[in-house]
Amino acid sequence: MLLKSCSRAIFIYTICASAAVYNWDVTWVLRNPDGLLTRPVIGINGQWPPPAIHANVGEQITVVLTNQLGNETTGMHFHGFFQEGTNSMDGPTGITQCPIGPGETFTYITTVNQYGTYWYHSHNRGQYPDGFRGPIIIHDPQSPHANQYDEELVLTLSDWYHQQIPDLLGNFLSPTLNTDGAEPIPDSAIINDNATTSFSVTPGKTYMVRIINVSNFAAFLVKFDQHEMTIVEVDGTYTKAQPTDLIYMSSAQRMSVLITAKPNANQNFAFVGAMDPNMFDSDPSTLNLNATGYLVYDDKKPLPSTEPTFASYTDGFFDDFDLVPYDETKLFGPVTKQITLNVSSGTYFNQNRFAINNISYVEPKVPTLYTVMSVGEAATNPAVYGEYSSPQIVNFNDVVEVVINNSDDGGHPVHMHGHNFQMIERSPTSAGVYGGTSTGAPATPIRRDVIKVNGGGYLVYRFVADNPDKSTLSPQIDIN
Ligand SMILES: [Cu+2]
Repeated sequence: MLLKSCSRAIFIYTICASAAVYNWDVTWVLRNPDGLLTRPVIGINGQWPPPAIHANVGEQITVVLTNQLGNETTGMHFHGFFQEGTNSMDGPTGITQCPIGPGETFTYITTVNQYGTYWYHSHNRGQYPDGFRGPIIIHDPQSPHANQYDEELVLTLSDWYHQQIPDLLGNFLSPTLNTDGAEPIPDSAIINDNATTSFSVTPGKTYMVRIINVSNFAAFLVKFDQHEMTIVEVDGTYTKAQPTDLIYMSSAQRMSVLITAKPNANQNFAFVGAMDPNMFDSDPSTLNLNATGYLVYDDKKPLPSTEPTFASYTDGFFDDFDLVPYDETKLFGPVTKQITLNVSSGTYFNQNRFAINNISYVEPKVPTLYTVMSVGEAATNPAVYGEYSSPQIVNFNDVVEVVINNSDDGGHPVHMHGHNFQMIERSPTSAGVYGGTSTGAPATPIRRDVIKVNGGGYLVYRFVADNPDKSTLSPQIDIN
């Protein structure tokens, strides 16, 4: 049967008795996270910031999600989960499911055989910057870094908007109001969903700080005053310990860093999360790009009045390309399938929009996965997925090399569902298109699920198409 629209699809799932079950009502609440404006935000069971999900490697997670918003549809994505065998639980509207209507419930059941730092978010109509996003922490008793720290902390960074997404999206996609297709610029930066945050620390202890950029759009630089960071995990991949003073995190990226507290409690220290203004089309001169937090050794002593500074938004931070995976997984190869994706902007639907291989995306009426599952042999014919997507067909166990040529001036994070990928090559800004042959692939490339392509440059990455669910024949690629 070929599904004609979302209203025709009915799926029934059974719940395993041993599951960790979260019963979540998605609701509106009023909050003022940046201290500038009280506005409706999307909470969970009346709670915001939304709760973190904690689980152990191998555990089943069940989220019974009921949409109590009343005026909007919703959905939930588990960012970074491979969803092996459970692709229908991935969450993106129009790709693996229909939107969850007001009053409706969708039950997500997934077993996570991964470790590290992830996050969940609405993947429906650009909704998550209204508040529906939070950390997922997958604990691993076998972690090679487990003996290197005393306590864990979670630090989220986000851009924040005073307008709600339906308004922002309406303007953004309007040919008359936004001919240039300029992305909305946030009103502020927030840290742990607040204007500021403090971590109480004990002299001599080492902390693993799980940093998650849950932004809609902004990349953040992060620096702690007089405390070195040691990177030990990126996007669910353990790394060889890598010390640095300054890191750069695109939207949706995660980094776990070890920080050792000073031996005494003589003073408190500031840290900063600073949005990269190079992403913004116009200069938001009234915007404070920074969110400042504190390491508090002694709450009777004053907080620092200044925050740590850095010289440049484009230089001086640790290049994640140079990270080495702890497991030293070798370069995937030989390549059996190469895919080139040319990202450009042009006139589509009477306004300036982004496109991949000259196709500007429109959400399918029938979710891609439902098409895969309902068209039989035709699933490997790209034409069945409609004219407004860029389907790429790969064979099971293909070693896929993806080339992203970014003709836009701005850098952009690239994210893929169902897999993570090895970083093979990343050009500097304005380097033009990829020449066709990689010269500098590392012997043991770092694996991430979000990597940044520089403005006017290119990116090459590889993955093995080994996700066992047949429905991942066409992995989804987001360009944010
Ligand atoms: Cu994702």
